[in-house]
Amino acid sequence: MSEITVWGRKSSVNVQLVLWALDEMSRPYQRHDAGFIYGVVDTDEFRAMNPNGRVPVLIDGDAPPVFESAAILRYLASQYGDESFWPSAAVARAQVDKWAEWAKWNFGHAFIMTTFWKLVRTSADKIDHDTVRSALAAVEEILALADAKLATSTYLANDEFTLADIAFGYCLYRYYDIDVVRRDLPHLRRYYELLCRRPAYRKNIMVSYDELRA
Ligand SMILES: N[C@@H](CCC(=O)N[C@@H](CS)C(=O)NCC(=O)O)C(=O)O
Repeated sequence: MSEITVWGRKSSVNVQLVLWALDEMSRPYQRHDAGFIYGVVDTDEFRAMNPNGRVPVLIDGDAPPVFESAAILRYLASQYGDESFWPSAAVARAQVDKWAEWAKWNFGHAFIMTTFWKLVRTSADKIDHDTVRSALAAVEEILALADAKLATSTYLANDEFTLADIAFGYCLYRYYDIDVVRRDLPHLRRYYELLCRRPAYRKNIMVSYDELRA
């Protein structure tokens, strides 16, 4: 079995996504802290792996480094995922991939940048609560689409746990943990509670983000 190395701090949602995927696939790995308070990302060695100076980076055995968490997730799924998690047929795979792509950007990226950062990574006296409220409302318009989909399937893409659930679920813990008034989205809540029962979700996603607080 090849040795897998992950570079990136455990408080990064994009690193968490990769660690969650590795544990779902029972792939052992070693991890090195990098990014934010841990530094490393500005060194020549790190930039040779990822010229963006961002985490995560994954190295699988002798293969060249992979950066971009969504690319890492698809690599791991292709290499180690089972048929239901990441179907081999292009038509079936696209049904999973469309929700993964949709979720990663429309929910994950948008929520972290417009809501989570403005609330958690901003000092209390500088938080603009009106801006946060309207950003949250926009995020919840997206989440309402997931809620409607989840009324018809157990998981996001279909009735099996797939790559799309990692691309969507990786930011849901923070959405449900922050101190805001949330929209009533019952199917999404049911789905989140299902994810919370997964040991790999609890280990990698349901973790403290205190080191990020302003
Ligand atoms: N699109 C990239 C984004 C990578 C990214 O922005 N990572 C953040 C952490 S979530 C980062 O490296 N921040 C700078 C740092 O931690 O030093 C991906 O999905 O991997």
